[in-house]
Amino acid sequence: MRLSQYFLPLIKETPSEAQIASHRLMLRAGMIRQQAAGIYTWLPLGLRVLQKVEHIVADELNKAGCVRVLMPTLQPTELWKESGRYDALGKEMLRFKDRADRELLYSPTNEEMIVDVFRGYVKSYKSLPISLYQIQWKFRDEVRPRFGVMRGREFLMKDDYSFHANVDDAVREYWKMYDVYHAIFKRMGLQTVAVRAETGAIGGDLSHEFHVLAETGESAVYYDKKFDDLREGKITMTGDEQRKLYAAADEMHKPDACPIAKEDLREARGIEVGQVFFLGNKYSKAMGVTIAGPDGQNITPEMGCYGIGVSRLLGAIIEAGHDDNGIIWPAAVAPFDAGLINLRSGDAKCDALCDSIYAALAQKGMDVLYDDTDERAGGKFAGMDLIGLPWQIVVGPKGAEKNMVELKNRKTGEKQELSVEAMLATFTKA
Ligand code: 5CA
Repeated sequence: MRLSQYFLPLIKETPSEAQIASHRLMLRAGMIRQQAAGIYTWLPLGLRVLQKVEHIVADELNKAGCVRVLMPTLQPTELWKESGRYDALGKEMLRFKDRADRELLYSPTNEEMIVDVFRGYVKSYKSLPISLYQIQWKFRDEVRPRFGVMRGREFLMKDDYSFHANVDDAVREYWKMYDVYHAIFKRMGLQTVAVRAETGAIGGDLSHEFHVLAETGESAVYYDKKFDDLREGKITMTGDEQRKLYAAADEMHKPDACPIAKEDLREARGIEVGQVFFLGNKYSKAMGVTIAGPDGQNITPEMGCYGIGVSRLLGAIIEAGHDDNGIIWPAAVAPFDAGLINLRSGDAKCDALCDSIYAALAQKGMDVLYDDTDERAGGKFAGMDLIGLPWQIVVGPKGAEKNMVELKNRKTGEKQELSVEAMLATFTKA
C-alpha cells in the first residue's frame, strides 16, 4: 500500500480524552474514531488489525472443530421472555420498536438465539456434540464506557455455544476450550492468566476469565505466584497441573478462605479478554429443548458458552506492547509486515529503488506500507514508530547510490546497514 493513496489520519497531539496508553495510541495512530460514547468507526489501519485478530480466533476455533455461523445483531424480545432473561440485563440491553410496533433488541449476547437455531433442527443426541460460533457486533449500554475499545458500548465479540448429550461431555469441552483459549491468545503474542470467575448474568456452574496482566486493567486478579514463574520460563508445568493452581477473579477471591499462603499469592490488575462458561441446561431447559437420548428417553442438552472480546483485544495487545514512541505490534497481528520509508520521494534513484524493493517484498508475500509522501524525514520516522510495524526499511539518497538500505527492528530499535539483497534475504515469509 502506498501511503500517498492510503487513509492514515495520524494525530500528533495527545488526545485529552484518553486516559490509558492503548486508547491514546489507537486515536493517534488513526485506528479508530469515536462517534458517540463507546461507539467507534474503525479506520483502515485499525480495521486491518481487527481482521487479523478475528482471523486468528476463527482459525484456532475451526481447528478445534467449532463451526462458524452469523446471527443477526437484532433479535425479537420474545426469545428473552422465554429464557426468563428479559429483565435480567436491565438498561444494559438496548430495546426499540419496529414500524409494526414489535419490540426488538440489539444483541448483548446470543444464548437465546442459538438455542432457537438448535431446536429448529437438532432432534437426536446422534447429532451431538455441536459447537457453533460467530464473530459479531454486540451492544451493551454500559454505564461507564471508557478506555476506548476496552469498554465500548458497541464491540466485536466472538461467541461460541456448544451442545452436548451429557454433563461429562460438556465439561470435557469446557476444558478443551480453556486450552484453545490459551493457544489463541499466545498466537497474538499475549500471555494470559485464567482465573475462576462468577457466572453473572450469563449463568451456569463453572466459569473462568482470561486476563492479560496490565497495570491499566479494570479487574483485580489473585493467583499463585507459580504463574509468574511459568510466564518467566523459570518452571514448566503440564496443563493439568496449571489448572489446579489457585487463580481467582476479584469477586471469587475470599482472603479469609484463600487456600494458599500469603507469600505465595500475587495480586495484579488484568484486562479480561475472554470468558468461558459451563452453562448446564439453564437455557435448553428454560426454552424447552428436548432431543432423543441414547436409551430412547428424551434428554435436555447440556451447554457451554465461550466469549472473546475481539475488539477489546486490540487495546490489550497495545497495553502489552508499546513504548514512548508508539505501538509495537506482534508480527502476527501487525497491520502491515513492514514499512518502507523513502527519504527523498521524487528523487529518481530513491524512487526506483523503493519501487523495486516494494515489488520484491510483495513477491515474498509481504504486506508493505510504502511511505512515498514528501513529508520531512523526522515526520516519517515518527509516524512509522507510532503505527508500530515490526520492520522499517529506510531508503535515502546516499544509500541508494550504493544499493544500501537501513533495516530497523521496531521492537529492539536495532538498526542495520544492509545491501538490498541482504535486507531482502532476511525476510523468508512465503
Ligand atoms: N455469551 C458469553 C460468551 S459466549 C458472554 O457474553 N460472555 S461475556 O459477557 O464474558 O463477554 C465476552 C467477552 O466480551 C468478555 O470476556 C470481554 O472480553 C468482552 N466484552 C464484554 N463487554 C465488553 C465491552 N463493553 N467492551 C468490549 N469488550 C467487552
